[in-house]
Amino acid sequence: MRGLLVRRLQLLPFNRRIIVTNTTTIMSASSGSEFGSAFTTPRLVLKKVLAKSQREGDGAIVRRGIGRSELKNLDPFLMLDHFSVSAPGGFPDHPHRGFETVTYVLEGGITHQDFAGHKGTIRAGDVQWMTAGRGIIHSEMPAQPTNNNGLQLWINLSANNKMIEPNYQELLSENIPSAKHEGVEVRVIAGEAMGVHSPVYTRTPTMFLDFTLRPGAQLHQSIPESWNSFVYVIEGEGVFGSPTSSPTGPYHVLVLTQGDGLSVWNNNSSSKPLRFVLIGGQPLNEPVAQYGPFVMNTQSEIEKTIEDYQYCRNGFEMRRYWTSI
Ligand code: FJE
Ligand code: FE
Repeated sequence: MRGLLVRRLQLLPFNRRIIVTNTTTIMSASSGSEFGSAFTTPRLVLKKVLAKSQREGDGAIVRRGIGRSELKNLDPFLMLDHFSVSAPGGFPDHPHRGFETVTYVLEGGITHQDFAGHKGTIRAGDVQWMTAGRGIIHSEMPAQPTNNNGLQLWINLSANNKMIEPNYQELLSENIPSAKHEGVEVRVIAGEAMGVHSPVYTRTPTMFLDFTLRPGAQLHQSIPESWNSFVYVIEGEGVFGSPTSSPTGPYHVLVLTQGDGLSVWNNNSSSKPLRFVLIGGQPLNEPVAQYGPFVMNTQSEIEKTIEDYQYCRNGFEMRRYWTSI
């Protein structure tokens, strides 16, 4: 009986079924939503930007999506880099203050060490959610000679969190919650999707979802109404927002309009899986003063930060005694 049901489901064309859970919709053909929208106010593509390669750090290559001149303000996000590093390059000793860095490794690894003695290697599928708070100085270097790549997202912290103690949340690949249903697979780095949620605590409320859709699959993911959100395509081609919009390929950032959710289709005509990250966050609505790796609210706080760094004060004390090895 059960086998028969599964067979019948398999005979249905993929594009007639929609996958949804409390936050992710995977609806059946009879749900009636297939010709309309799964959402009251579907999010559409507001802006599409190609993240072109540029050099960064010490001989590293990054495709900067968020943080480039066309995409400066996507509160609370400051930067999204799709990085690629090979030895002897990398990101040698540098500071951070006032925000969080999220490093999600796609291939190879990143070996990090900081001025408080925290060190390790983030490997393919692992995530490091680092709250720099009042100050971190660290190095981020390739773990193997070539092909070390992944995503690094910078999330701003609110004024009351900028000077908190630094903190790390690290999840090994095997401990990242995931779900698979009807040709849609999700890895939940932060937030909740398809009935699973991440243990990561986000001081700035954030969702970070890594989706893979088989050809013919579709997805309807809810996103809190007041949040800003965007997509970054890693591989394959997808149709985002409206079924009639033109497909988007790798290395593009899609900034989404306001609304209660996003629909995505990997057309039957495509032969490849579609992989993308969907990232959303509650805007802080605070002034942003940035000087490289220091992100505060005012210019005078930036000047104070440069002094703290220079004179090893207020969180940068260990700078006096430390260099990476
Ligand atoms: C940084 C220049 C930098 N993108 N992606 C200036 F390169 C960096 C920096 C990174 C970085 C590190 C990794 Cl592991 C991945 C990245 C920029 O470290 F922080 C400043 N200020
Ligand atoms: Fe860093």
